[in-house]
Amino acid sequence: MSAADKVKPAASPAAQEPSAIAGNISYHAQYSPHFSPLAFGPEQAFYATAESVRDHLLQRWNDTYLHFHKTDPKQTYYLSMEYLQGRALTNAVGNLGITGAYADALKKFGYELEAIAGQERDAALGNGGLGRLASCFLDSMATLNLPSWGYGLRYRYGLFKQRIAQEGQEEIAEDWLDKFSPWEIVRHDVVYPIRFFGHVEISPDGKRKWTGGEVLSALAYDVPIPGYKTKNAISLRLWDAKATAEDFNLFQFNDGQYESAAQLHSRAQQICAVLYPGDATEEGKLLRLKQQYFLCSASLQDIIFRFKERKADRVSGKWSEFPSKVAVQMNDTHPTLAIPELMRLLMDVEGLGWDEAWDVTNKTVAYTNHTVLPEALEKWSQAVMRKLLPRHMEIIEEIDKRFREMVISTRKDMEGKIESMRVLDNNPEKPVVRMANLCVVAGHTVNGVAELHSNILKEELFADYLSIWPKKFQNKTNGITPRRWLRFCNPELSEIVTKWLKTDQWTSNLDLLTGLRKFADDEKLHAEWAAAKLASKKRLAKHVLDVTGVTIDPNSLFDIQIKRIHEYKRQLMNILGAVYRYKKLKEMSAADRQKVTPRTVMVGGKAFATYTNAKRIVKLVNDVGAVVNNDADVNKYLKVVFIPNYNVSVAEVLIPGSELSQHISTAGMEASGTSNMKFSLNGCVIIGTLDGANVEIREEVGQDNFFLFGAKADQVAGLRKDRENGLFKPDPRFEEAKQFIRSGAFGTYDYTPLLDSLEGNTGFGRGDYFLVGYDFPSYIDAQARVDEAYKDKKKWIKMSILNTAGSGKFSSDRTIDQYAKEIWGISACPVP
Ligand code: Z57
Repeated sequence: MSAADKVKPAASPAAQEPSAIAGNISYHAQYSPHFSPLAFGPEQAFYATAESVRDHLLQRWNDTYLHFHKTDPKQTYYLSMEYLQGRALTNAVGNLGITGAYADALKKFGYELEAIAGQERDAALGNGGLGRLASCFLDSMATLNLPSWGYGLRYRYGLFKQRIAQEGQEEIAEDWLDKFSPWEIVRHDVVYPIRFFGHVEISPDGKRKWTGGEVLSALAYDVPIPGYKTKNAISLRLWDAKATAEDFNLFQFNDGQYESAAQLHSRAQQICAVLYPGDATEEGKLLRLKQQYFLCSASLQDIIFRFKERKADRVSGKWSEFPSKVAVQMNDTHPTLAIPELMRLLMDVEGLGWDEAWDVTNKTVAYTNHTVLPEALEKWSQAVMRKLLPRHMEIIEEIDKRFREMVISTRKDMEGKIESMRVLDNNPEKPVVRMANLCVVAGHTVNGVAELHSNILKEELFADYLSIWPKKFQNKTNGITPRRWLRFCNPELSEIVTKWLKTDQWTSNLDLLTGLRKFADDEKLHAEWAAAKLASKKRLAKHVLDVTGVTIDPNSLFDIQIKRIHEYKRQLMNILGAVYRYKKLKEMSAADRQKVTPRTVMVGGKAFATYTNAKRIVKLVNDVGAVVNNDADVNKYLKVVFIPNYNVSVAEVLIPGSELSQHISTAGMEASGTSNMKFSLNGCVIIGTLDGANVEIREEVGQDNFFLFGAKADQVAGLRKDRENGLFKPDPRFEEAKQFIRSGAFGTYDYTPLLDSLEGNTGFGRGDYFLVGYDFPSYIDAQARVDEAYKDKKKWIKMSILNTAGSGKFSSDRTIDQYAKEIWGISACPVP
């Protein structure tokens, strides 16, 4: 059936009334045709609806751009190699306040909005927490009317799709642009040249210029980001790489040399082909560095263009004004090349001297650190850098030299520390550039992402710099957008919150949630709360059945751990706990079993393709599930499910339906965590260590409403030493759980190497670096306290309510407001 059969097409962009909206959807189905005319199934309906919504977004985008242009405020540019946007339709109509109108319009075609929204593919241009944080930040920037944009890369294939096969995880390319994305707008007039390789030429007057090599083009795609209940819409500008017609060698092509004729075109395609290509090989490393430079160079050229565009007299000179109009935030060290690139553009293109360029750069850029794990602190080979970016390497060497001179001349007492503080590590075996050191030396501010993490930065990782620049270091505890992560993903609970607070203002003023505290014992609220949770649990159970074929009981305790699979996050401890629980259930009498709290343990997450132990953990969860779930003696009391292909839209189903969630990293290793905030906001109780933002969540929700266990961050180093020195005596329960797996209870796969990683480093073990053995007994004890608490329904629901009530601090609106005031120096610029 064609759309026109149902509703007459009408080109009424940004229509507000259901019938006009339906006409506009019908218009897009026919006049922005991407499908053959007679088809109007759910998929076609999604694309036509999205294009209709895009009309609204574009209008706001244009108004906002013009308003910023006229007002000329200081603007922030968030540079990130990752954005985990997920789906956009529900969020867009929700933020614009037109959900009801679009739902009614779609009914005229016989469709439910929710089902149509489910047609959308996730935009997964990120790996995990860091990318999703960037997306939450964009939502808050737009909502707070802040002049700010995001810059990223338009990867052809986003984060891989995970499939679980007999051998464990398989990776499949995720084709998010198949068929196309209705949200991106290509800007054919926003194109910048990006050079790679080549050499530095020195003119007679000593000026340096980078030439030669290969030059590609960066082409802009804008994804409009609407704020909640505001006219402002900001941009996520994604760069794609292109070669031009001039780069196409027609002579070679006519000669039959098809591949070499289009060599530059295929090199351009490689740049944005995939997110985070494996960097184990030299080729892979070079490509990753190319991506980073591509993002930085295109974004800075664009920023400088806009700085000039906004006032005619900036075309030459006025560079001292630049930091009062531009703030650049580097999301981790991945965009560090923004530093030498801004220096290069200012000196070689705009003609500034070193000191002036340095002053501008320093006042413009700031750096967020997201990890203290040494393997994640980027170090680039000086040789690779010199080959790909010869001029930038010169600039980095000069920064390094001047930093050393500064320390020597002003801080005699620090001379012994200089080598480790330097930007360059000139170890003759492998000379590298230390990107984090470059960020600290060049940026005006360095921040961590939770109190504990920021303190570790000051006391350990960056301690030496602290005495030189005591005011450079800050904390900005992460946050999440309450729109996506409560209002839109959990409409049942949202309605209850609105009803009891007598306002829906909490959606943009999350601190209002504390108003729920006074109803924490109210029986009527308890009944409504429990009903909403049950509805979400049923939705979750349906998802699990759909994707795994496993039936789970919505009356059991839903216990969830979803995040990237990593040894420091200790999914292995979770599964050892489940194995221990299973063994005890097997040993019990049938009568005793009936007193046990039934539990469904769910684990989800992707393992990096070459991370062997992470992949073994995925396999183990699946193997344990296969045995437990089919064991008729116990499967009423325990199920273990691996949730495949965890991503943003799966999280939106799992989090509302969760009752207990696990955030159990080795203390000091998880910089913040952000899903912990999402769970708590949705009335889920946390079992966790004193790590990252857990510390602050526990403070806010109250220690009675958080199941705490495990070593503290300041004990970890000593405990590792003890373990090394053979002073650790493992708990028998820990030994029992490992032994049960070693005995082959979960199949024939050889888990020896995985389990050996938990043994002391005497003989075959690898030292249990993540202290699973030390924390296991207190973890099991905490789980026993969970079981007891869950038996008391009233108590549990009260804990749940108090978690939601205590989550106000973790709104990304609060986080972004602090960045705006304390790092960027920008203020709201609402479209009138
Ligand atoms: C990433 O997702 C995070 C840190 C990194 O260094 C990289 Br690379 C990717 C995460 C942290 O592990 C989380 O603890 C944190 O909540 C998140 O970044 C956002 O700050």
